[in-house]
Amino acid sequence: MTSHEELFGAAPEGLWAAPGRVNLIGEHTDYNEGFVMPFALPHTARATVSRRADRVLRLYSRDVPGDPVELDLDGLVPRTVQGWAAYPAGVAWALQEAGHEISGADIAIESNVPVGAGLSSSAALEVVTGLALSDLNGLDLAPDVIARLGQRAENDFVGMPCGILDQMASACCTAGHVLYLDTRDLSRRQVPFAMALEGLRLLVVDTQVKHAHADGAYANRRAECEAGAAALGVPFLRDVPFDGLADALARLTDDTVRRRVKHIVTENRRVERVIELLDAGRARDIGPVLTEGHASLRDDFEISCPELDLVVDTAGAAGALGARMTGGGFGGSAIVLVEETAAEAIGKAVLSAFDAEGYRPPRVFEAIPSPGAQRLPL
Ligand code: GAF
Repeated sequence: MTSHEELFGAAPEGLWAAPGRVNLIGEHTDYNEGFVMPFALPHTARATVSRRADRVLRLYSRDVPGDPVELDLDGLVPRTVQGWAAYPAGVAWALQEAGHEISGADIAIESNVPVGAGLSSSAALEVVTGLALSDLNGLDLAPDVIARLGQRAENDFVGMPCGILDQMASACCTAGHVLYLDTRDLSRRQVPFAMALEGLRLLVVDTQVKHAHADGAYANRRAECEAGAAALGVPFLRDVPFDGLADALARLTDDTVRRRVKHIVTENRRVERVIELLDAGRARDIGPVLTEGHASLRDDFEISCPELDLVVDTAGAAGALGARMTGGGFGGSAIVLVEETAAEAIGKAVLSAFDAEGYRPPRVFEAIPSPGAQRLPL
């Protein structure tokens, strides 16, 4: 592997890592100022960085063949950088837009967060860049500030209207915990989630499909939620209480908007139910809530796909405690909560079902709640 010094002619000043995530529950609630519950995966984006005396930003990916991308820090223009480099470049842009002075830098990134799998490979790139540039420029930014800068980069520089879930997960999660996050004010609590101690496993099934219309459909869902909030006269769907749902639904005339509202309001309630169960030491009992969440995403929010439904249905029939798609939808990954003793059989059942349907084999791995972004020894 070509070293940082061979690539850039200067030794790296540090090494930083930021993880991908799964979201246990709370899907598409973030841009509605609701609740989410992600945890970090052991998979990370890692960056070696050295500062430069000039105003050049050089970005190199160890995963994507090609020469370093070279940019002028003073000439970064939203939506002009293509591909993976848009994420780190967008963070440099967002830092400066926020009034921070940063020096030129050489950045080499590698990542083992699966791309296009709904596991936040983009947020990992953003957060690792934000943390490294914060440290090297003496900015000392808090993790939630770095997360917001990552979101700004993605919204305004890349052009994807995501919420704050993925960046907060990558920046703020801790090992052995799920992050219970209120996306309205970013208040949060680390909730112990030591599945192995309770004889449980959480499997990730990466279907390895990403349906082509995913990004446009995400923006549509966001617009439909905003239309629902406007029709109900509230700032965000977070402001529709669960016990006022029937009344709210009766006031909506558009059937599509009505179903989107139903998903968001019930999903916020599901996050509360999961947190109540985890707080009561009843991790096993969250299974049915996860499966109910999947049905809501499939039927009311309409962002599942045949491959994700097959994972959930097959795992359920094979004895899983619960299963749901995770992330933005239209492909990507599902999570499956299983008894440790049944994990292997359920994984095999899913693989066989994909084979029987003629689908490409999914990647199945265990999700272990892992640390958030951090500086590592070189
Ligand atoms: C994607 C987005 F980036 C997040 O902000 C969130 O909306 C998620 O989809 C769905 O919960 O990962």
